[in-house]
Amino acid sequence: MARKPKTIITCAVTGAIHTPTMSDALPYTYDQIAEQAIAAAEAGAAILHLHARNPETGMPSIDPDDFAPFLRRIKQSTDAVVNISTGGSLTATIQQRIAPAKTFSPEMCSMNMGSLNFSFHGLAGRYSEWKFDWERDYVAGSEGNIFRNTFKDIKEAAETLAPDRIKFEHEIYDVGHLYNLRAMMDQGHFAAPIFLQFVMGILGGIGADVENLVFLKRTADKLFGDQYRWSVLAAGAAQIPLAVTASQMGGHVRVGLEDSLFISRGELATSNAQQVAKVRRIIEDLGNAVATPDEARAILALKGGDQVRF
Ligand code: KMH
Ligand code: ZN
Repeated sequence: MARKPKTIITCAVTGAIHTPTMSDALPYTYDQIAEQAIAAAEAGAAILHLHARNPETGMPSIDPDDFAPFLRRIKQSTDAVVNISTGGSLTATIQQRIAPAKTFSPEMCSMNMGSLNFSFHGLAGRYSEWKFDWERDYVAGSEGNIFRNTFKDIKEAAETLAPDRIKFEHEIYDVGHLYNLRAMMDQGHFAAPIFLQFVMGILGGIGADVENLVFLKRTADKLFGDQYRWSVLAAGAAQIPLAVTASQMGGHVRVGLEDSLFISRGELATSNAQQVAKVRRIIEDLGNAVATPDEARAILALKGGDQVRF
């Protein structure tokens, strides 16, 4: 019988959805982001998906200067694949959003495959006091945001980043985004094997349930044949259950405080590494092995950790 393929765990360490009030574990200083990323890699994450924050206020930042300090430390301390977000702001232009990836030329970066009403305004009602002034308006204001990723934006990002040979984590928030990706591949953008991240349970995108996952996977099979690898991230309480389901279906998984602050229903996680360790334990208990960074590099055909600019 053929050996089961290994499961790649990505850890998304801080993101741009949650705010410091929501969890003391959410890292936002350079040291906190570096330390949690390194601990997540030690716990079994082969890929680290990274956003930056203003180290004084915890506000999401897309300034390359807020990435540099933790990228250096992470590179010195782990062999994990670094994946830089290009979706760290719902209001910035595409050129501003891709500036950190263009500056540091990581092995991977995100590529959001369509526009949507990306919203987390529902979280605003859960807190009456906030640690920082900006938080409430930032969270509540997402009700009016369109996360803009037009075909022109995606093309501009793909063309600007093409010389850097970065592998994209294609963020697929709904089934139509798979068709967007197919159309762009037909126009010569994005080389196989492509890496799909099925993003489930974000308000504005597809819901997080198994039927929807099967539908996404079936559609990807139809559109991309054997030219793709895939992973699931589910927001909030669905994070670990759907990750485990994905691993049983032959997919890869993403966990991390970016998408869920919880370790189990109603219980806040104490760190990113705690989520990585939990999903790893379940995946291994069920008979799959998790991929090392070098195995992830081979599975995704990455350019190599010595080809980055940080
Ligand atoms: N937090 C995810 C739902 C990106 O960084 O480009 C979306 C995300 C997008 O990870
Ligand atoms: Zn992200």
